[in-house]
Amino acid sequence: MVWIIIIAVAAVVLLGAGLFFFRGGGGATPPLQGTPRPKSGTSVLDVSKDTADGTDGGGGVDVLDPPVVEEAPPSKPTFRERLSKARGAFTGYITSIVGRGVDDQTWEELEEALIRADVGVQTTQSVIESVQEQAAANKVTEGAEVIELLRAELKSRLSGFDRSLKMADTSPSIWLFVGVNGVGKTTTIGKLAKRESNDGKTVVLAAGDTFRAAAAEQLEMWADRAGTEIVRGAEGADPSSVVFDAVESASAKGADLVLADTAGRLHNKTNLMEELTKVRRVAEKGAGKVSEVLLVLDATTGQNGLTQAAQFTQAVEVTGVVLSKLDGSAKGGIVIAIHQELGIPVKLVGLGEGADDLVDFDPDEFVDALLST
Ligand SMILES: Nc1nc2c(ncn2[C@@H]2O[C@H](COP(=O)(O)OP(=O)(O)OP(=O)(O)O)[C@@H](O)[C@H]2O)c(=O)[nH]1
Ligand SMILES: [Mg+2]
Repeated sequence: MVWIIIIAVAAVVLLGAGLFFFRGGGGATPPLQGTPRPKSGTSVLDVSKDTADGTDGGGGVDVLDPPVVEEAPPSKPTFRERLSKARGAFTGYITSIVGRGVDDQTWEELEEALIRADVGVQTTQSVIESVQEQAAANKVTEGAEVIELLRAELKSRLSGFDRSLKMADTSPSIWLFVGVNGVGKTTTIGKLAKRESNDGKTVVLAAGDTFRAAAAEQLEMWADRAGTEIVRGAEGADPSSVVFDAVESASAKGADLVLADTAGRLHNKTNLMEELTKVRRVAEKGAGKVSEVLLVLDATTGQNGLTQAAQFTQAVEVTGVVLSKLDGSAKGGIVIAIHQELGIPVKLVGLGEGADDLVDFDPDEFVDALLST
């Protein structure tokens, strides 16, 4: 009897256990609803195939990787956006002229606008006379048409110049930078070093400013940025010898271009102007040829730049002007005067302090920016 009871109890226990397991119990944790399982081949955090240096070795989706942001190439500054000061000097006059028919006030305002923009008295007179003649010949009655005639006149006065930066027939070519103190020579060289080496040229910088303390360090900083070689001399060394050494070094290495810095100097200091003549002469004693002498003028000094240019041209044959700091100048009209009165083309324009803020001078774009409202 006892045995029958024991067997019955055991049967009941076994049946209960079987039912429990059959319904999915037995300690197994039910899957959580709403939590998707990763698909095979991907992993929420799969670093198994990542390389030791932290780069993704292709081991599936890795949410810890930062998103890949395509770096936009640095955009060239445009005249339109950087000439706000120079444009500002014209805007009020243009708006006033465009809103009316042609009368005496039209010509007075036009003259005032040009003078204020530092076009210079002489050039202003000749521009106004030419526009007046064309207005009469075309029976122009609207102010807006006068502005269009002015636009065409300014463009025509800036046309026909060769603005290309020349390379010599034999390497290395030497581009010499001259100008008064603080106009932007060293900065321009730095910007050009980057630009020309990006263009595939091998560039050597010559720290020809041995006068100002820290001038060579300043140039060296630009050389580092551009990844170009620099040749320096001791402080107080003869600038001619530094430029000569740089040309020799460039020649030995088969480099294409030497960008030679010089100390800022006042254009009325005869001995300093003679020093410049010597630098230019000695630069060509070795293998290289000077194919550009670029006078750097600060656009904010306006008409004074013309006096400087006349003196520098006498000491070294200037082949082109770099007009720096046009971004901060209301005297954009100086561009017209430089071409008109000196007959030297503006080849490059500085539109800011950054490495990419140097642009080729485009006369049409410049005039359109200047006369836009
Ligand atoms: N806004 C603006 N600043 C500029 C430009 N070019 C140069 N500068 C600034 O002008 C100052 C003088 O520039 P430098 O390149 O040292 O001038 P520099 O002619 O070599 O001067 P010195 O060697 O002392 O004769 C610096 O603060 C430059 O950053 C430009 O195009 N725009
Ligand atoms: Mg300098």
